[in-house]
Amino acid sequence: MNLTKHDFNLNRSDRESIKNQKACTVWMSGLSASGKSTIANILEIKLHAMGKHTYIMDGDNTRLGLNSNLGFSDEDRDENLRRVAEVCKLMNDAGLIVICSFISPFERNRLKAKEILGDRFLEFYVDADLSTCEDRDPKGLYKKARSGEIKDFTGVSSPFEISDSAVRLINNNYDDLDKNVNIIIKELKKNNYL
Ligand code: ADX
Repeated sequence: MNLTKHDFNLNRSDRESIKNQKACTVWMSGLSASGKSTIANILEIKLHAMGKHTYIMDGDNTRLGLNSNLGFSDEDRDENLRRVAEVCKLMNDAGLIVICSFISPFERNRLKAKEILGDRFLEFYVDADLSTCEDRDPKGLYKKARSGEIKDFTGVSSPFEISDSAVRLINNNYDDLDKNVNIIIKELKKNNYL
C-alpha cells in the first residue's frame, strides 16, 4: 500500500495528562428506542461535571454526516460501525472519553469495534423489551416498520444479536436511567478510567 505510520512527538498519554483523564470508549448497543442516547446524555452531563472531556457518538447524528452514504443493509451497518470505531480510536488518541450509542446489532460489529479499540473498549448492552421500545416509538419508526414502509428494521425485520460479553443495563422504566448511568460510572471506576 506504500503507507508508513508516522509517529509524532506527542502521544495519547501526553494529551490525557493535560486533561487529567484516561481515554476510553463506552460502547452501548441495543434496539432503537431502548434508551441508549438518553443514558449517553445523562452520563455525559455527569462526566462533564467531574471535569472530564467527553464526546457522544450517536447513530442518527453520524448517519446525518460522516455516514450519510450508508443505509441499513447488513453490509452498510458493518461499514457504519467500522468507521465509527475508527473515529472513536482517533478521539481516544486525542485523549477524550467517547460515549457511543449505536444499535450495533451483530456480534461481529462489536468484536470489530473491540479489535479496533483494544482494551479501551467498554461494552454495555441496553436491554429494553421490544414491546417497550415499540410502545415508546419516539420517531414513529416501529409503526412504519410494521406497515412495511421501512425495510430491514432492527427487531422487526432485521435481527439483533444480544451480546454475551457486555455489561447488561436493563432499561424498561424511567427509574432505570440513573441506575444504569451509575453502573457505567462504577465500571469506569473499576477499570481505572475515573
Ligand atoms: S446500526 O445498526 O448501524 O448500528 P445506528 O445506530 O447507526 O444503526 O442507527 C440507528 C438509528 O437509525 C435508529 O435509532 C433509527 O432512528 C434510525 N433508523 C432508520 N432506519 C432504520 C432501520 N431500518 N433499522 C434501524 N434503525 C433505523
